[in-house]
Amino acid sequence: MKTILAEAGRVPVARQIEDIVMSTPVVDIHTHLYDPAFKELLLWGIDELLVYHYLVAESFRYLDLPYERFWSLSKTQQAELIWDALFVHHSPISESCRGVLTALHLLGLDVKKRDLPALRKWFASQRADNHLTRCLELAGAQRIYMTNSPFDDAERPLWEKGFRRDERFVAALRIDPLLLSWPETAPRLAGWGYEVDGAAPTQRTFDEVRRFLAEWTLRLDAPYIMVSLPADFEFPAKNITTQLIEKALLPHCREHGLPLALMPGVRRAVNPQLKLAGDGSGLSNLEGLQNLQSGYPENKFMATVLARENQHELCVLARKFRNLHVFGCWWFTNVPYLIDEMTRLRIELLGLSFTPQHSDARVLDQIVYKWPHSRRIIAQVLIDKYSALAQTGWQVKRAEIERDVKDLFGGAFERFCECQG
Ligand code: RAT
Ligand code: ZN
Repeated sequence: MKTILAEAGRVPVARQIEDIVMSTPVVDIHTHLYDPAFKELLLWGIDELLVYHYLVAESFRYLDLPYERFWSLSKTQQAELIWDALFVHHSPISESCRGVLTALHLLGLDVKKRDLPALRKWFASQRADNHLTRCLELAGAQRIYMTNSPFDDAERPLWEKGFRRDERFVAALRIDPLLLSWPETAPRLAGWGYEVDGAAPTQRTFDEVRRFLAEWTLRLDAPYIMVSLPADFEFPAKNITTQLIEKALLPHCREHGLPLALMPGVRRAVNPQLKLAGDGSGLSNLEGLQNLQSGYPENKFMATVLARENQHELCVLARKFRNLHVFGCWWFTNVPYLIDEMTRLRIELLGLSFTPQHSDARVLDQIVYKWPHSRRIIAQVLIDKYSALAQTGWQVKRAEIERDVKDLFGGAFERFCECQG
């Protein structure tokens, strides 16, 4: 096998690493995209890109109209306001704005014309199924994990009815309302035929929650269960969330061999007037996570944390507990500066046993920018790391680099999901 790192720092070597990172297919392990069977729930196109909640938040840095006025406008009008504020009256240099331009550029559109009507016309002429295939190809994404909530009235009916699955899409079971809004959720479960007592839950209630989880795990064929958690999440605590986790969720995950994906650090509705764009971030006490990993060694956990200040602690935790898989640069950390920092930190502490990125895309076209942006940064980190190895005399073969990158882009994660815990 050819040794490609005989000499550290040589440009052709760096280029080879970059080529591998840019071309290895990724498994996108957390998105908010939908199987095309969900029709209009799979968002795509220029207006959807512009009204992405990351851009809504940024546009209000410049807009001075009242929030209610903005929300009363049609999607087309909101998109126009955002386009003017973020692309016309200021240079679009934030990560979310640059992302829109990268996506358009890679789709073959001329961004320098600043011609929103022409962009709209182009998207209107695309066929949804072709566009999906094209976006997946441009992103180099072989599988897209969705976020699927039985509590979401928009998607539940189709799951109940059944449909022919697109094999490129995997369904992850999302259960925030179950753990975090029990008083509102219990009556809904009761309404769906589960014998739960919201006010005074007994073992019967927890068994029924398990039945609910089992039915939805089966219906979705879900490889993991996910929940986002407030920054002040504690475990164990004297509350219903702890009881649900201990008596229903963890036993269910053990029985089905499923990882529980935890995403601590969100502060929901910091500014409710911004709606979906109004959530914030907070520092988490990761002791709750540690108690889960140490108290339940037969359960598997995945975690990504929102606060920059928690990233190092999370890596240390993963060094202690092999039942924890660290993944992604989530939401406010999905910016080049922090992707670079977090990827270096994770590689230096965890080697290749983590998943550096997921897209969190809500609009299909976003995978066309989110992946190339992240791939470039990951490539540069790997160039530095393999070069440092070469300085010791260690020679890395091309096939070894390919293996390592495959692991980072979903291989390690899918093995973790399959292992028995
Ligand atoms: O990144 C996002 O789009 C956030 O709004 C959240 O959806 C977050 O990713 C989550 O899954 O809770
Ligand atoms: Zn998400």
